[in-house]
Amino acid sequence: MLRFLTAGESHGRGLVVIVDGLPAGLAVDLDRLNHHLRRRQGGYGRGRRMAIESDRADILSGVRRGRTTGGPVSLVVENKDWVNWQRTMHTEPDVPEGATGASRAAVVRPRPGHADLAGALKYEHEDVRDVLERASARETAARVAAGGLAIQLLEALGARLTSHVTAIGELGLSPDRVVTFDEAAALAEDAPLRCVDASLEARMTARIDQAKANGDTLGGSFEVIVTGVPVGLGSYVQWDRKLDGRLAQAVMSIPAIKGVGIGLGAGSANRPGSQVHDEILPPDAQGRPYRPTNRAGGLEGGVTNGEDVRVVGHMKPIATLMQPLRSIDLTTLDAAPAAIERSDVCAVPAAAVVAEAMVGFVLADAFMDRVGGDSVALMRRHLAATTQAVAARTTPRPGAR
Ligand code: EPS
Repeated sequence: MLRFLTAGESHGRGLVVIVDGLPAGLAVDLDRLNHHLRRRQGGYGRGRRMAIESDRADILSGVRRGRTTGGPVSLVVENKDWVNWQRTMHTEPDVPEGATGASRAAVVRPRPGHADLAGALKYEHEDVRDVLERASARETAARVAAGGLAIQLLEALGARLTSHVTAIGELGLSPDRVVTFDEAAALAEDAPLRCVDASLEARMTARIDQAKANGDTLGGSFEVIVTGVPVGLGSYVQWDRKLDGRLAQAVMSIPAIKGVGIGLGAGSANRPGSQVHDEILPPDAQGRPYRPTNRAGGLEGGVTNGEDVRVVGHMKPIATLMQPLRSIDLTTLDAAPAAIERSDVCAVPAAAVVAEAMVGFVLADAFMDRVGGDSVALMRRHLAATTQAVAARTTPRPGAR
């Protein structure tokens, strides 16, 4: 079983993640992992915090001479902003000597849509900062570090993964537009929103400018595409082994994600079956039953069918509005505008990178279930055996027909 745990506050010293269950012998490319962290910081509409941070992960354990040992891998991502917050975020009971940054007043006006109110009531916090520091999407930097390792395991097993933005606010690609893996993977990493339609992307950035000018925020949608996924990951035999369900939970757990779809997703509900299901045609040259369409997003019955896995996520607008919504002051219970914290106007491209990490992690775990082994070499042998078994059933034999 592959799992990870994160710790850390948005303006604390930094973020920590422990990844447990990786096989031994995985070559770890720290530069590539840090490249994912940089991608998470990008996208049009991010706030000033991203100008302060230049996120990079350092490995503390579980890797020796560039390869995993099989032991837990621990990583840290420091918060550069910590120097500005020590007098507010110190762990000691009193402000330590030499602490830097301002001592900030308690946050008492919860933001609608953030964890502020429910969290303060649940954990009995007077200062909503005790909630928002952990509920902040800053935590997703740690997830991208963990996912970066999982993605390297996927690559070692022949799978690759990418993402692209399909909608910002009410502006989106046509529902019939199928974006291929290669199209999404070819998008420039520094493109403002990583949308395959350049003229739509220009309208999207203008829409973000407009929202910013109005003190408002915007959500949107993205798609993660994984190619090279073998047949047979996940299972239909038990609810918690269905891979579509596991992917949905993982992507829904990303802050602000309100909907997850596989393939056509919600679009499957309003079409007849003939326009939803992917017909099965005799095997192609690769020895795989040919599917002229992939509306199922590579998953049938919670099991991968060898087509690209396609996961769509829908993100709500960020909860901090510079033109704040109505709220209350928790100390007086009087009406008061919601607190304003530094924030982003739109973070959909960043959420797509985080979703790559979460999808990558769940798929790597599903590989462990099907072809798991204590080393990458053993996993490759198991994978070869399962691939051969599938090919034996699906590759046409001369004269057999
Ligand atoms: C984020 C860090 C945060 C926010 C954002 C994402 O930093 P700060 O609060 O210092 O500006 O920019 O978090 C949220 C939008 C949120 O609602 O929590 C990051 O590292 O991605």
